[in-house]
Amino acid sequence: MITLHDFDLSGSCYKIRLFLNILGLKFERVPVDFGNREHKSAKYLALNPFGELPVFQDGDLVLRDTQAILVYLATRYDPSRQWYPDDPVSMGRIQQWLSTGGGEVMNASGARLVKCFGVTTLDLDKLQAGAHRVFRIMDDRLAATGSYLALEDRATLGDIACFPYTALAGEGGIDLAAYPHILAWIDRLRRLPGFIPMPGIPALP
Ligand SMILES: N[C@@H](CCC(=O)N[C@@H](CS)C(=O)NCC(=O)O)C(=O)O
Repeated sequence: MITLHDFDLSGSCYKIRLFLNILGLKFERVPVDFGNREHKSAKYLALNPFGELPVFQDGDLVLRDTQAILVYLATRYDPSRQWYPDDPVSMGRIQQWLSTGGGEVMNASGARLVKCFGVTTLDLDKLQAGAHRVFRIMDDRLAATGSYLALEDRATLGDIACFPYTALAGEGGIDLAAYPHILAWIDRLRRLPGFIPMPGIPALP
């Protein structure tokens, strides 16, 4: 049985919900009361001492870190290895974007925490500038591939990892208008079989 400790408005949790849906896997959702800081409770910290969402369970296995969970799901449940091909060059290319999704793109997540969740301890200007730096690089990369971030011929885990907080950037006061290749990529991902929406990332009409 797969269980996801989940929060509807979390882009990180959405990466996992989206990929589970793409793979057609059933799972049980355990809602976490993020507003009341349930992710800092002793019970939650026993699952993830970092006190972050999401936490993923598959039988006795407990995993934290969204990108690690994506890699586990792709290697365990996608025998075609479409999303994380089993060759060193592809894996290296995809890993670059997995790291970017859990790293620089999270500037946009921080900006959204300030603008939408009332967090006052973060530096909004710095986060927005960091997001613009990575979006410039992503836009140039997508201009070159004309398709996806890591591999030219298909969407991979690298795209899933970078997608939600890029698509939600507007909620952090970050305008994507200067990044036409990112905007086209967002719509490309919204057309993937198995796509599901989340608040702020609607399905295409
Ligand atoms: N490295 C973690 C970061 C995930 C993350 O930032 N989660 C947010 C919710 S989207 C969180 O739990 N923040 C609470 C906190 O950092 O205290 C991952 O990629 O899974």
